[in-house]
Amino acid sequence: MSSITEVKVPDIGDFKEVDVIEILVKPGDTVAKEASLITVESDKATMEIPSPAAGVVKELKVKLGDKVAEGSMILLLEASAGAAPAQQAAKPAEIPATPAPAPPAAASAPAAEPAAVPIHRPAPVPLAPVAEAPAFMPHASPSVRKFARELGADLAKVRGSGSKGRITQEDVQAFVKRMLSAAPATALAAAAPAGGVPFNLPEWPQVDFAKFGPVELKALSRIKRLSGANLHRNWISIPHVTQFDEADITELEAFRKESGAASEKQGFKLTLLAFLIKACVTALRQYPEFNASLDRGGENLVLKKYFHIGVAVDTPDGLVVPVIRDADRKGVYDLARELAEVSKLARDKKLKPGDMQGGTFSISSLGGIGGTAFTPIINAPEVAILGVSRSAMRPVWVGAKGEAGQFVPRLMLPLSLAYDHRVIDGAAAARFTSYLASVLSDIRRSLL
Ligand code: CAO
Repeated sequence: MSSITEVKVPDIGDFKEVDVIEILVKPGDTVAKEASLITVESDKATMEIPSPAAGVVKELKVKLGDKVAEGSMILLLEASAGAAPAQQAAKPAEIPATPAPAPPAAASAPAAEPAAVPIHRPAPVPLAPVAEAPAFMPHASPSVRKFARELGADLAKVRGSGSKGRITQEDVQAFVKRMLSAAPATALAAAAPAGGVPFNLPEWPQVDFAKFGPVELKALSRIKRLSGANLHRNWISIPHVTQFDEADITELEAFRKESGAASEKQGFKLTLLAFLIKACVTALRQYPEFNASLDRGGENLVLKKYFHIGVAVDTPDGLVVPVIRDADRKGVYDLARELAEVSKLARDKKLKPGDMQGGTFSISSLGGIGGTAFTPIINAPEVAILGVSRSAMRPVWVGAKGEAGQFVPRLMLPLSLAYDHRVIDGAAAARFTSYLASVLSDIRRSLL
């Protein structure tokens, strides 16, 4: 059975009205779900509005030059048999006027609503593209689409250099050239089927577990499914190395406890994590290549002059990484308050996609739980992440060289810095963690 549905303009973010600049279908066309129907343009971006279902276009309700807003009717669609009824178009996907500097393969932990990218937000670069749908619908003329199809180029991965992000034939050519000359790991990672077996490995073992004992099936949460794919990609495409170190935080911990009363009166804890963020910013200033990303071609380093620190937060549904913006301009009380707020938002599932974007460096602290060291996975396109484990009192040998010394009990904090070896050398990583440890052992250094 087929049914006619009205396809309308979905939520287009902050924009009240946008112009219809392209109509990509005509009556009688058969369209697949997610196929682009029309292109609209605001003063900031162009976006294509995808079809919410598969079907046949019965009648167009817009023409070139029309102004449309949320709820405006686009067309009548006769849904294919078996297709879910379409009330309105799927959320539009933005093509930013100013392309984001980061590569499209940039993600680690999931955004709350990765499929719905409102027009006013930048493309979801650092966090969570959707596994089954592209992060944005490419905007390109039919001839460029045909050209890309012939070369097997995925337009969703091509950044348009034309007006308002439009993809040109030259963009497709440059993309294909880059893919061909990409480092083997990147090319192989890109070639690997989503969730499939990368490289030439034997197939994943298919085992009927129930044959061996009782089992229960539990679906992975949406966050886990999204972050899993991104973690997998980051793990196989970034050459990770982990540098381990320890910081003497005896004095810092005493200072934190002394200073904690003021924050408790205001209803939040002055946590070690706030000091860690502060100390990391100091170290990032000293070693700017840790606060950077590789550019799309992998030939330049984009050094960022801002310090947005991602913090891994464990929630019942999985790991999310909200970003504390401009951490260099905030004091430890402000950082501690903000950490308490974002952790609560994360656990209440109230983080917005934008809250998890734009990070320049991440911290993953398991110190409240336990452990002595671990290897965190880099949150691409960042180039390093600091893992923090549980501090413990340890005997530390204190004594100048050549003089008699003694073991002294000190509170030692284990640090595990995972870094992208394409960008950072082992010596630089060792310098970074040594410097970070020195800042933590005397936090006054963060004032210098
Ligand atoms: N060493 C010893 N104790 C520590 C510590 C450390 N490194 N870090 C925190 N603690 C203590 C705190 O002082 C606190 O003790 P009190 O309750 O006695 O004050 C307790 O552990 C709990 O701390 P917390 O977890 O509430 O606060 P936090 O600032 O340390 O961490 C957050 C906040 C959001 C990072 C944390 O709740 C969290 O989600 N951690 C998990 C992150 C994660 O899963 N990472 C793994 C990613 S890799 O897959």
